[in-house]
Amino acid sequence: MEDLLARIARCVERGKISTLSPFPKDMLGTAGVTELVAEALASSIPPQNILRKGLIAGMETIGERFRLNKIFIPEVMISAKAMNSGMRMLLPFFEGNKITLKGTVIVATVQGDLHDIGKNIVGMFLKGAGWNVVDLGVNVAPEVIVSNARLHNAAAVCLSALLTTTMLNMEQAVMDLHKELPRVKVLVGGAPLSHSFAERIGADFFSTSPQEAIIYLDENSTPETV
Ligand code: B12
Repeated sequence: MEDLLARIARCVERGKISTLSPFPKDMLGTAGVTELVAEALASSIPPQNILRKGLIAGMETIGERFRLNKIFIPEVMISAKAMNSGMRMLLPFFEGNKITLKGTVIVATVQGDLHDIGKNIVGMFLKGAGWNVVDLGVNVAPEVIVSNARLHNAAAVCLSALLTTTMLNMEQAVMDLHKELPRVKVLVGGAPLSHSFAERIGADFFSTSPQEAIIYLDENSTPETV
């Protein structure tokens, strides 16, 4: 069983979706995530284990390599695609509380800002780490962020800003979240931000690394069933 899960993790790392995938070349014709997840389910391996010891384990390795600048965004995207192919197969088991995820995290790019690449990467890593992610998209007003955090009983909100002008809108969202939902952790990121800015606007956490955000959330939020 361990071997099968390790193979799933390896396929996520390499971005190998199925037998038919043309990439990576050295794995041509071998089983990919979809076949191996199907085999694991047919062998009665609990979906929880397939998720955590297979898909998430693979994505964690990728996240660590990305954090250390050993790989770059294209490789992360490829792995995320492979992971999502397996996640889709496990989704029926998440529904109806059959699987416990770590909790819900809202992700959004703040009002006035249309950049979404960084926000999508953060969301992808969070999913890979076992969080239920509600992605509100781009150009999201503070009141929409607050109402969704409340609606989804979120453990945390991750906000992204790429423009110096929209960094200011981020401040409003952080203030409103802390006022309305004080137990919700607010994480901020995006190229123009700094530790001193994040501290000044009262965010709980700032990093340029999605992986560090995951470590922070794992250490600072309470697990729940979704
Ligand atoms: C791609 C891009 C675009 C694309 C966006 C496509 C898309 N779907 O996102 C398009 C072409 C649409 C675009 C538009 C504009 N852009 Co633009 N864009 C960029 C560019 C080249 C790359 C940004 C990017 O995606 N980087 C890659 C991602 C992965 O990095 P990231 O977002 O920082 O995310 C990483 C971390 O910061 C972190 N992170 C991000 N969010 C979060 C959140 C949390 C919680 C955590 C923990 C971590 C985290 O994780 C990510 C992975 O490491 C930058 C230049 C640059 N070098 O940054 C300019 C740039 C951001 N854009 C700029 C500008 C000015 C604009 C426009 C205003 C241009 C115009 N005149 O219309 C418009 C803005 C429209 C709007 N209202 O938003 C300026 C901003 C200048 C400033 N000081 O404000 C930049 C810096 C270019 C420049 N040098 O002038 N842009």
